[in-house]
Amino acid sequence: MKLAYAGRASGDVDATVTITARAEQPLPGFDLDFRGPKITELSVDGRPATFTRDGQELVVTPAAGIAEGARFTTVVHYAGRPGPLKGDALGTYGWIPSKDGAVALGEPDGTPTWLPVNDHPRDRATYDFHITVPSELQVVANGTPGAVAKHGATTTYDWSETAPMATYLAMVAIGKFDVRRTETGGVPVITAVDPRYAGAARKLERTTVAAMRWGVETFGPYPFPTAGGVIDDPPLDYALESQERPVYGGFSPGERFIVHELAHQWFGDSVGLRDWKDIWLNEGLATYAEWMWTEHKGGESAKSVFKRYYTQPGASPVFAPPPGSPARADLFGFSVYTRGAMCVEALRERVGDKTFVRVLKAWAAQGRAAPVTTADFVAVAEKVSGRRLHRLFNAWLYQKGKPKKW
Ligand code: LEU
Repeated sequence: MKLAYAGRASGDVDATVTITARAEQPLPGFDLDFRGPKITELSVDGRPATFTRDGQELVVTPAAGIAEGARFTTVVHYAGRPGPLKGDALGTYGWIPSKDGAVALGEPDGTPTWLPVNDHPRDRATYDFHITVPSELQVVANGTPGAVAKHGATTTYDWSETAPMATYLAMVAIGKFDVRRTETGGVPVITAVDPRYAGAARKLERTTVAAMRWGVETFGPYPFPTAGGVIDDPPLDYALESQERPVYGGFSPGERFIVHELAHQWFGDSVGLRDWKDIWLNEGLATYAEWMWTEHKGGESAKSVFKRYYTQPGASPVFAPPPGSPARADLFGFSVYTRGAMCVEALRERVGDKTFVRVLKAWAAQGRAAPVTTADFVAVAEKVSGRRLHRLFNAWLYQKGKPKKW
């Protein structure tokens, strides 16, 4: 994608997005998801295509039908000012203006605010970013940095995400940053921090490196070509595990936050969901990684954290709703994270520490092979441990109230 950002005053962008896809069936037309500004041109395989927009649906009818198995290229040119999504239970996300630029954070369905995509966690693609900004600004995106070309008043930054990535993990941050580079175990670690959080830059870099070393020991090889993180200024008070480059929105992250987003690189970004309803696989495991980190550092054990939560009443937000299949508004609710992590602790206590670590490694080792479901996790845990675990997972993921027996 090529995107030119005019600056904070207008917030305008002018973008040309080129999508290469393969038709799995004969296609008279197809739909993309896009909520962005006005589309000025749309072509398929070099010929203008007709299109209609209805809410988020962008319905494209190419001049000629596309044959089964054919590779085809769609080019969408749009111009205007993208904006965030806000107001529903999920807060502010999508293309978000910052003090000096913008930051794009997609989870769960915000990427169509600036990119036409097939917005589904299981539809992964590689990405090339060519982003032009006023020369006083910088650009950070997913993956590996490429050329930086200055043409007087504007500068173009190239970034490429070479590992197939779910749409919700695409990120770009435009603004002024303290950019640092280091490496660990041969993996480049690139961090970028808004000047407002200048004091946090060293800590972000050092903790990311320390957590990566621990993550590699605990979960297995780091799954991507690069790592890092971005602290930007919009006051979002959340972080997102955007692939290779998590973003912390409007705060200086503590160690556990950094560990959480890094753990998602294995659990969520590499081993990715087939459906949003299994979001506990991302959030329960990343939260459990925080508990393991604290235990590893000599702090409270995961078992003790579990016990503390377990004393809460059954109606408390720790337990309700059950984390196994949350409604949209509860996707990032407390129980998905906490009861999800308690499910992982229950598994650890059942199978024992050694087997538990083998389960985590086996789960991470699947990598990007295929999108996963809860049933896949149960199958891996049962296979590695040689035990029947259905009852445990049913109790922790799906039963109402506080699980009593599992
Ligand atoms: N997945 C994010 C996290 O690390 C949260 C989301 C609401 C952006 O918890």
